Amino acid sequence: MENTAFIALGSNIGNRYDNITKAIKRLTSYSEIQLVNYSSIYETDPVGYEDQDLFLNMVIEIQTAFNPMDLLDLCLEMEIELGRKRDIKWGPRTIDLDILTFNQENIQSEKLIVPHPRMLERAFVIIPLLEIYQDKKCSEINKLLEASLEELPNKEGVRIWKRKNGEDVFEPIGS
Ligand code: PH2
Ligand code: MG
Ligand code: MG
Repeated sequence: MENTAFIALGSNIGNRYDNITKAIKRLTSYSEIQLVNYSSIYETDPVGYEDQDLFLNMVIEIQTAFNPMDLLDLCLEMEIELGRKRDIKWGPRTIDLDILTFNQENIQSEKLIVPHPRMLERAFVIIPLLEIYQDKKCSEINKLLEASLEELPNKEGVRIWKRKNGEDVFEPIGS
């Protein structure tokens, strides 16, 4: 498992918690993918296209033997399996799986751009990602994420919904 990837998950249709946890379980059911860490779950105001329901968002860190394109194909396949239909750009979705980073690689292909081009503009990505990076004590990336977050308006649009640690613990790979 030589590769480290961070994946952002989002859902705002149906049972959002179920959609997110199912996606994590399915991804990590592959022997080529191992869950390393995960953030709390946040409830977030929709960004971009605002006339839609609140999202649940979180970020996971995985180790994987897949290459970026295979990981992308698998993510797209999972989205379809979990009932995703693509109509409105930035519109409602049962599940969205976005590869944020893949090792330190810069990928600019038609199908995949990594690091995710809008990740530093979105508090619903930075806040959960920062949570994981704080665990890693990786100060340079922490600083970049914190500085980017500082620039953003509407941070109050991202509210903790289920804490990773504390009384209301959740277990994304448990039964
Ligand atoms: N995803 C989008 C567009 N807008 N807003 C929130 N709060 N959360 C998302 O995951 C999200 C969004 C496109 O992928
Ligand atoms: Mg997205
Ligand atoms: Mg997407």
